[in-house]
Amino acid sequence: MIFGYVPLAQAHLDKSDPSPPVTIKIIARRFEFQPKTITVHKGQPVKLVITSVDVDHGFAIRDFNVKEKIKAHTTRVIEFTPDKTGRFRFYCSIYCGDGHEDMEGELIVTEEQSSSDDASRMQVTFDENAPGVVIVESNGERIRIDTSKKTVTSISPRPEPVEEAMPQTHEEQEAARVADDSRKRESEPYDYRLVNVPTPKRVLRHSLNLYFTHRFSEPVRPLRESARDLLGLDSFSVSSLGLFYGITDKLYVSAYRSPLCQVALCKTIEIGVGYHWLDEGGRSPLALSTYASMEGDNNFTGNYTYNLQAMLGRSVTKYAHVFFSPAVHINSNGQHRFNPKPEDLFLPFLPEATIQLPQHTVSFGFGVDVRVRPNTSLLFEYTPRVGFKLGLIEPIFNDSFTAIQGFKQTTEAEIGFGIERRIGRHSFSLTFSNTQTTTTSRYNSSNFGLPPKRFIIGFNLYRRFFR
Ligand SMILES: [Cu+2]
Repeated sequence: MIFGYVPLAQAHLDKSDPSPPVTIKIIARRFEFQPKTITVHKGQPVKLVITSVDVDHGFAIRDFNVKEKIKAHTTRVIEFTPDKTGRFRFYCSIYCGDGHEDMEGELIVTEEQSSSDDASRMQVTFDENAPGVVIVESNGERIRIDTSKKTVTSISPRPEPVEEAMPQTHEEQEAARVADDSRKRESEPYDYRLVNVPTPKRVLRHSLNLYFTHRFSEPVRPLRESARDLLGLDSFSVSSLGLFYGITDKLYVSAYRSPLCQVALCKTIEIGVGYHWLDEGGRSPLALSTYASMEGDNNFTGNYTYNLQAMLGRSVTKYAHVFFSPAVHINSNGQHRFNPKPEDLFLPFLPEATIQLPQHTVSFGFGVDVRVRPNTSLLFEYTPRVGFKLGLIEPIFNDSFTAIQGFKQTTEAEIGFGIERRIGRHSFSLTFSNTQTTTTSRYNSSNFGLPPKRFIIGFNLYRRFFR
């Protein structure tokens, strides 16, 4: 096929006032408009016939106050008359998935129509397989002219590109890879974590991701009980910051710091490496990633814990995903540092503590993500565990409350729930959980020993850069 821009002055219709609207057909699909570039003339009415071939999309041109919704599998006609020349961005104004922000194009408005302009935006293709056949394309309209049979047929809109075509140039390969990423990401309409439990979501190659968690310390209480402490929101809070980076589309590294400081636990830094093994789909019924990390207290200077974790995810329906994340936490009570010591409880006169807690932990994170809107999900998770459990350590008094007989540990498995909203490269979750701890070896236990009916408010924030 030969593509070329050929002056076709004779094709130009005689202009008479008022000028008839120019009709342009546009296909909207995740995550592109076709054609991507539209050229029109100042003062000439434009009629855009936009068809969505998949989900709901929007079509907006801020400079001409155009903003319409195109429902899934419907066509919408938008009419306007450009009154200024220039290049104007048009874009999808309704969130349609991860990649939506790339769904845009350009409207070029040139000076008043003249015959030479008109010709310059026509594209003429000779069909090599059929001699004497010319395809003329202008603003999305395609006409097939068979000079031997003397027939003219309309063949718009442009046919879909053949998907199986082997990409040739580097740019085409890159474009194919990005499109492939979009499809994979679309099969993962969930985030890297629910509240604390991680998911097998793929970290994109060369993407730098910022992860911010915030947890208040006071449990949520009704306003009448906490008027001075608005739902616990005035209380002391812990803000942790993490970064993770995709070295390839499968391998990523991460670093995370939690400033939480309590007995035997303070200013933890976690450094980890993860690998994405499988996407759900094709032969794999599950998405699978694994993760290994090391945590050190006091800014990674001691009290090391080692974590090995698997993240499995599976869609149940189009809108619901279930997750399972088993993990081994080696030395989660290393040096038996969480065993009660009388001086930590401000009871230095007591004999040595009488409970010995286990040294390692195995945890089992279960989770659900239910998409209730295209970009909003409800989250729930539950993480029972065996072995060492973080919790509250309290003295046991004798019957007359005159002496302490020993200690007991109150501990609760982690429960969390929340609501997540994704906007392009951002996501925000409002969370409720019974723990302030967020590192891999700690999130599975409530550091307060709070029963599940007493939750603390928090939020998670993700931001992806560079991709
Ligand atoms: Cu969109």
